[in-house]
Amino acid sequence: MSNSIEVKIPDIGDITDAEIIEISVSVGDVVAVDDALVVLETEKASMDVPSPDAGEVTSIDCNVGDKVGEGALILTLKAVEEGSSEEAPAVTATADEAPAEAPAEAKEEVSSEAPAQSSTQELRVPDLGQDEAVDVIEVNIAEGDEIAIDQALMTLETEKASMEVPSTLEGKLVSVSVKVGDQVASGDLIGMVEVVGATASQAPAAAPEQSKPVEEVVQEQPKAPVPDYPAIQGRTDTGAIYASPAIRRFARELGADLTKVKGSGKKGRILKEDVQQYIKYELSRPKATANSGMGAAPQLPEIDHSKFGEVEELALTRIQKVSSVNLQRNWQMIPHVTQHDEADITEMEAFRQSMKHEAMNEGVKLTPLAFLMKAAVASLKAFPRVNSSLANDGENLVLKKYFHIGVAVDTPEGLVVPVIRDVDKKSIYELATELGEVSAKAREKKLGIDAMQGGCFSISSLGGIGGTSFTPIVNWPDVAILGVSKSQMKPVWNGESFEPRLMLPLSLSYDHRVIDGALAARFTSHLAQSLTDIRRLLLK
Ligand code: CAO
Repeated sequence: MSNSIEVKIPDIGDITDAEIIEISVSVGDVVAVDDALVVLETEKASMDVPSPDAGEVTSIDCNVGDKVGEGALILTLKAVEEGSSEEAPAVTATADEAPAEAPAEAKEEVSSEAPAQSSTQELRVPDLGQDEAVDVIEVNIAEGDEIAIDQALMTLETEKASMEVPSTLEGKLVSVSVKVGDQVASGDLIGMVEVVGATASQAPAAAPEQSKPVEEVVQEQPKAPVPDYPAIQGRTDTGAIYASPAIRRFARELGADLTKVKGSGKKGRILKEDVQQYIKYELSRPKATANSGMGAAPQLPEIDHSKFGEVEELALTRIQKVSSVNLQRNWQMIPHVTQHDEADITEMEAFRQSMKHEAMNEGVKLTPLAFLMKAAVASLKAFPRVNSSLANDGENLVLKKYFHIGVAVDTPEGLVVPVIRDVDKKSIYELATELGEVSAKAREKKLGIDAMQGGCFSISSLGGIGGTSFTPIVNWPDVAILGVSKSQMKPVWNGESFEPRLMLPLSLSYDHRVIDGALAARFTSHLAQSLTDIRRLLLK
């Protein structure tokens, strides 16, 4: 049966004035064991207070800004399951206790071995207040760096807290033993420091008192702030990010980049509402951009289609949802123009047909696409601007010296664009084989994210299906995409008579900021020429 549970601040050491900086739940919320209820902040750390029980929140008995210690009532739960524990869990990030409990072996080892003058000393992880190893999510130091006492060395993250590890030594790092992705525990070696001066040997032992071993995370200033996001102006003075573990998790779940979120809390702390506001802004960004000029895109009205007849709702797949966001972004952000052309592939197709069976005997399905990829590389080499990306600052083009081509593959789950790497270095047989493998993998949902990154140019072939032309959407960060439709026999005037020729429709959509019409027309003609006489592909 349901019963009421008073949730109190668990043992947080000697601290009696931890500030409640965030209440993560509301009355009526149903929480699970270990869900964050409130976030406390002391001079040294921020920490989640996890729920000791599963239940429904029936009252909130504290306020943001309250100063609390062990035993203070924070809220009341109505237990919904039997077997709930009355014991308050220990707060995981007992950061403030770390200095007092810094690993004895580490301290002794250092102080007993360190000579009075300059020496190489071990820099170790302070007491984390827990036995389990935690993730290293950021490393701010490198071999050769000069470091100072209290300087942030790295950031650790547990389920409940993010914390920064400050240096307890001053000197030059002669080695660094940690990297992002490692797991470390109290007392683990961070690196070796060449400490200069007589005070050096005292530093490790004294450090716990002097420094803040575990602090809330401070991260780098964003590289490229989001333009127009109103709140981004006036970031914290230091460019730092202050956010509780719960907010960091919340942001991660929503895919929000905290470096772009402006905190409206005390000292620029990022609150849940800030993340929500940022997400809202991001979702409405294309609209906002359009609205800022003439011919603003009107908001699409909600329509109840069932008023007009029977309907059925079909959930979009994950791939469809991701591509819909990308396609809309690319369509709205990139000024598209499509250049249409036709390639006479009579000879190429005759050759392909003559080789098809021989290829099949070697297990290769020889379709026109492999030839198209080869021809595309020749044209990209001839017109390097098409093999580029526009840098975000709008000031530079990044010209690529490699030739990785994305190929649109239609799968039951939606459209994916795996990338075939180093097309210039592969034979047509190799490309045809890889195309077969990659499209099979795509259809079996076995492609990793890596397989879809790093492309320079894309090809979307609907030739096996039909159509005479279409306008593909540029697959950003590429600046052009080639659409291929179904080849058809057409009467072509040869100067004296009409001749039946197999014509392949090509539709090159391009980013008009990077490629002008003349370049697009030259590129497409070059491509058509290579396909008309594929011997050209051997020349360069
Ligand atoms: N004209 C005429 N016939 C063509 C052709 C063209 N342009 N391109 C391919 N064909 C033929 C092939 O030769 C093959 O016939 P044969 O077996 O007789 O040789 C047949 O059509 C089927 O080809 P395919 O589709 O199996 O192979 P492919 O290499 O041409 O394409 C792939 C592979 C993965 C690109 C394709 O299967 C696919 O998924 N296409 C859809 C891509 C897409 O949806 N793009 C739209 C993006 S925008 O929404």
